Amino acid sequence: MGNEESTPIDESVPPQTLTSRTLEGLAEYIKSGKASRIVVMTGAGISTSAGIPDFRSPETGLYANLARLNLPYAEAVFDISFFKENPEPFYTLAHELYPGKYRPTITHSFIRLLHDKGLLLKLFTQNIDCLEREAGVPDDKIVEAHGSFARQSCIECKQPYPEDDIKRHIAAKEIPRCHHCKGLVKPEIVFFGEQLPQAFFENRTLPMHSDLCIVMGTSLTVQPFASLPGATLEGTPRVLINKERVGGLGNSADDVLLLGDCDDGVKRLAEACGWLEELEKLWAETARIVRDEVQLARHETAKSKDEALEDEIDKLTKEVDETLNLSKWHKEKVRSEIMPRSANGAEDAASYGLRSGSRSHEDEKGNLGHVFVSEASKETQPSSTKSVSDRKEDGE
Ligand code: CNA
Repeated sequence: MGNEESTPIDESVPPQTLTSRTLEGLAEYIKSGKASRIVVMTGAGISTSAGIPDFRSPETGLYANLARLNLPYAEAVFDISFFKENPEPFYTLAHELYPGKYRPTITHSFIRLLHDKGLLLKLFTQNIDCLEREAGVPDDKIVEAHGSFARQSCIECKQPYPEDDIKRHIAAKEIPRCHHCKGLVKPEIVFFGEQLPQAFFENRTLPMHSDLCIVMGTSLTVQPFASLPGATLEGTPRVLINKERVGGLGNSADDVLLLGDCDDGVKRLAEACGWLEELEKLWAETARIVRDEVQLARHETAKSKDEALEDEIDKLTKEVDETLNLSKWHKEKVRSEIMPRSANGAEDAASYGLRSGSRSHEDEKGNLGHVFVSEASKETQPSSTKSVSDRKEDGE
């Protein structure tokens, strides 16, 4: 990658399709209507300005989170065998990355704009963050080559798992289990040791039918994704919008390099095409996504807390009921076996050390008020009915 950057582009080779290998030449090509089947190929670099951390960087909070979970090695978090043994690190990561916490970048909105204009043939992304979807690119236009959080299923019986349920579990930092077989549920992100999605293989030759290829925010180091730009036909213009030169782009006659930040790059391209205002308007709409999702997540978390509280209350109520039933059963037993021997219940109560009022109090209200005697009634307790300990405290 570093070497590539220093490799000069052979300017002597004239472009076949573009008028010039510049931003202006590219914009002219697009505006002329010659680019109507555009393929876009993206990677982690288009989401960094959204704040999505790099998985491997030791400086990010995410890595620190994973380190805290004592992973044997960083990639173990995406290792299917490791996941089966210990799904917790992955779900910690999922809690950080789950769609809704991050706003799409203006680069994601640029892809949406291409779609709105009817120019997008297909988006191939390596990202799992679903920000393209959140920006409004429809499902049938996206090939998530490494999977994503968009769908989830049981790793055992393969049954799909409901989205609302996984959202609630992830918000509550719980590990979801299949409703059918209790197997582990996993978002359909491609783990080490798993096949790429069928959609990737079905569409991998599509770049051949494109009339423009835009590559953004990827180092093009992961195969087979990295081979996609090479699947375009000779003479099809390709543009690289990236911080560094990668994947041999720049070597073909109709390659254009826009090196630098991709948000800046798409803004420059949109401006050159006369679309900047539209792009900024589209991007402004995405601000509400995070707001809505954060509110929803709060609601879900609150809901799960409420549910936990309700469970706790149910449990306690059950215990109190059982205690009451037991105490009632015990009283009935005492009454039936001992009390009937006397005709005068009050007298018998006194002889068993009970204040006559206490029994009737419990009988009247059916609760445990007689056990938790209020401070006020303690104060007015006549000395003759004070307990032994009360008397000791009073020095009697
Ligand atoms: P990568 O290998 O980390 O390369 C990223 C590329 O983007 C590099 O060439 C950077 O120089 C460049 N870059 C970074 N920030 C910017 C920016 N603001 N503007 C322009 N260029 C920038 O990432 P790849 O996607 O190529 O690697 C493939 C892996 C990383 C895939 O398996 C992904 O699933 C995985 N990944 C995905 C995410 C995500 O979903 N957002 C995040 C981190 C890693």
